[in-house]
Amino acid sequence: TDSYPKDIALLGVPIEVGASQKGALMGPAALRTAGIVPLLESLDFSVTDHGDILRRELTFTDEAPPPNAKHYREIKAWTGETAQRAYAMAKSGAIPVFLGGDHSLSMGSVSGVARHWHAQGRELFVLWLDAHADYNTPATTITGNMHGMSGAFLCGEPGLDDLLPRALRSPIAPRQLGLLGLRSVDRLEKELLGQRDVWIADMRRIDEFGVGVLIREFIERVSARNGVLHVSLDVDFLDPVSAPGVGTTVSGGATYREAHLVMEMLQDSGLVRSLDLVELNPFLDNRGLSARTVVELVGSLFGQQIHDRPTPSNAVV
Ligand code: B3U
Ligand code: MN
Ligand code: MN
Repeated sequence: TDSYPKDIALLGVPIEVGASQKGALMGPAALRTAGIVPLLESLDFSVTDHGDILRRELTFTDEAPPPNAKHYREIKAWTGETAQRAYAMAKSGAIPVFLGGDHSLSMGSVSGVARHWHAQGRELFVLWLDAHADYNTPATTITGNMHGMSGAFLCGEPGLDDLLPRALRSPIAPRQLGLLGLRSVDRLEKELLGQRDVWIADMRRIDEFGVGVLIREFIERVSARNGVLHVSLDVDFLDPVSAPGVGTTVSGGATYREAHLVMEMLQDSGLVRSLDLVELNPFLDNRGLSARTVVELVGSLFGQQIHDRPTPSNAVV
C-alpha cells in the first residue's frame, strides 16, 4: 500500500459558539504554546502551520436557522471555510491536523477530508474519542449546542441539511464511525444511535476488555475495507484528572496510560491520515496540564516512544 506521509499541515479553527462555555477559541494558541510544532518536527515531519481561520474573514448568511441549533449561522460560516481548507490540505498529501476550537469544527474538517478520500476511491473511517456521542440532531438535542451534533451531521442524519453546500459534503455511513470512551449520552440520542450501525466502545467495554482489544477491533474494521482513518480527539475523552481544561468534564474517563496506548496502536496501524484536537479550553485548565497532555498524545500518535520522550518545555528559545 501507500507510504506514510512525511508532511503535516496545521490549521487553527478557533470556534467556541458550538459549546456551552467560552474559552475554546484559545485552544489553538495553547496547543502551539505546549510545543506541538517542535514535537512533530522532532519526529521527522515537515510541518506547515497555516495559522488560524479568522472569524472576521468568514461570510455569514442571513437565512432562517433551523430550530434547536444555537449559533447556526456562525457555525455554518466556520463549517464552509473549514471544509474547503480541509479538502485542500488533504489533497496536498499532507496529514491535516485541526486545532480547535469546539467539536463543531469536525463538521467541516471531516467533510473536507472525506471528500478528498472519496475522490480517491478510499473509504474514510472516523474514530471519535469522546465522553459524548455527539450524535444529536435538532430533533433530539436537549441543549441545542451544536458541538453535540457533529457525528450525526457527518452521517447525514436529517435536520442540518443546509449547513454545508452539497458540493462540499461527503457523508460517511454510520458503520464508518467509531465511538470510544463514551459515558454520557442523551436519551433520544441513544435511541437514534441504537438504530444505526455505529461501532461503540463505551467505558463499560473499556473496563471489561481493555482499550487494546477494542482499538484492534476497530483498526481491523478499517483495514478490512482498505480504508483510511481520521481521529477526532475531544479532550473530555480523558479523565478530568489528566485533562481538566475542557468545558464538559465527565468523570471516569480514559486514563493517561489508556489514551497513550490508543495513540501508539493507531500509530502502529499506519492508517491515520488526519486529526482533530478539540474542546481544549485553556481558560479552565490547570497550568497548561491539559494542553501538554494533548500534545504528548499527539507525539504517541505520530511515533514517539515512551522511552525517548523528552521532558516537555515551553521555554522561549
Ligand atoms: N449530549 C449533550 C452534551 C454534550 C455533547 N457534547 C458535549 N456535550 N461536549 C449535548 O449538548 O448534546
Ligand atoms: Mn465532542
Ligand atoms: Mn465530549
